Amino acid sequence: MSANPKPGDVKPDVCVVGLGYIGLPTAAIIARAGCKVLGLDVSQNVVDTINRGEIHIEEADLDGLVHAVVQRGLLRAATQIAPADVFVIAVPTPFEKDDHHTPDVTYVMAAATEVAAVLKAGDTVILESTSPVGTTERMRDLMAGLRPDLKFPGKCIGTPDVSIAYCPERVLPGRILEELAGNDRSIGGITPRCARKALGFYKRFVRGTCVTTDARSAEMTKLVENAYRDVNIAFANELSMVADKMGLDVWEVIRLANRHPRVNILTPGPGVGGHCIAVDPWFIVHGAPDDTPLIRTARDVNDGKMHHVIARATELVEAHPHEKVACLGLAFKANIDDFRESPARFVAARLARRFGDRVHIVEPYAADLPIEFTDTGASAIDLDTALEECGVLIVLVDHDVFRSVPLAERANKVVYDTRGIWPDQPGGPVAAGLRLAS
Ligand code: SAJ
Repeated sequence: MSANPKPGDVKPDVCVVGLGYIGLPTAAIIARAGCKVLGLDVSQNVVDTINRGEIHIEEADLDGLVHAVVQRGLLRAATQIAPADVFVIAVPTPFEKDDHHTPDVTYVMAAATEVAAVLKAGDTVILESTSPVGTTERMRDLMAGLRPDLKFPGKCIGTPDVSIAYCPERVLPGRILEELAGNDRSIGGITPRCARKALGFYKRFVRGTCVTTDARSAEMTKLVENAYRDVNIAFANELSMVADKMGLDVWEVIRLANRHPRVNILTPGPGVGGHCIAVDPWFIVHGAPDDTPLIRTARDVNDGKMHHVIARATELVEAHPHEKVACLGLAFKANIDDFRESPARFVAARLARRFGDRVHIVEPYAADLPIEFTDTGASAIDLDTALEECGVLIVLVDHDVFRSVPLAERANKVVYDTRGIWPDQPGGPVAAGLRLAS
């Protein structure tokens, strides 16, 4: 591994393409390290917000950091690209709309096209977006086609003019700033020289260990990390459905099993949400459809858990026809305001469509209910009102504010705790994850 940047090194000008959940914190952290950063986004609204020193997303401590680096003149946002020394691409990679979970790298290629227009000898281009294996090489090929005046790595004789690498982010929403600087990084170069160049850049702001590899291995590493977690959550979710059938308390079983020194079962929930773990495993399946039965099945199990929860919640609501129902949480996980691909949101919306104005939604992180609740009759209420007025509580997200509700305020409620946040709920486990008050 190369040494840290030396005192007196010229700090590169950096352009970060995409100012979303990853791009904006990344741009801010690079700026904090003293580099001049231009952040690029297609939304004028996002650009204006950042240039005022404000932010358009919720993330711990990000507002203060962005405000500080904008004030110091180190971070500026724009819709138009400009020349820089290092380009970091952090744009979304969704699925195509074909229903086959085909990765859509259109945004990556659009970003690479923009970068190619201002690329010069000596520049480094780094892709951070989660991408199918081979995307960095495709990006290189695209830029090489657009800039025949430059020599590209792996496509020329002699020393290339530019360096191209893949370096996935692996930060956890809610802890992004801490993890961006503290986590280890895998840096995959199109060639070893490209990896070393990118390494020198990351060393400026990453405290964790930076390990170099090739671009394809780094791309696969990112997918594997999230598929690993998905498979492990699927195991927990499958157990919860088995335990439900057998009348066992899955939380108790997992607690006991995890006392074994080599067992560490994850936590069941209403399904797996977010834009990473529920998405990335499909990128592996798409690349090797005949060789990925486990990864595919894990996806199916986790999606199936969502339907299991809908069925159990429906039974419970039907069994208590005179009670108001509170769904606790819409976010895809605890303590964040991110509702993308959220199983909680999906379950609550299905209940709202079926039971209309009996259903009340408690989500302290949402200003309004999402669009799919319109015309269902369901309404948003605060936690205090839900605890006073609703006889049935369906816990869908383990926000701290829900977890800390004392037993006295819920002891006589009918509770379906899909997250296992209230182990002391009376009534005992009628079925796994389904705790009924007596
Ligand atoms: N979940 C469970 N049970 C668990 C753990 C999670 O049901 O035991 C659910 C959560 O409630 C949520 C979903 O899984 O719905 C995903 O949550 P998460 O906290 O596991 O992960 P993300 O999507 O917030 O972030 C993941 C992280 N990847 C890994 O931990 C391997 C993060 O490090 C990545 O940077 C991020 O994906 C990403 O951007 O790819």
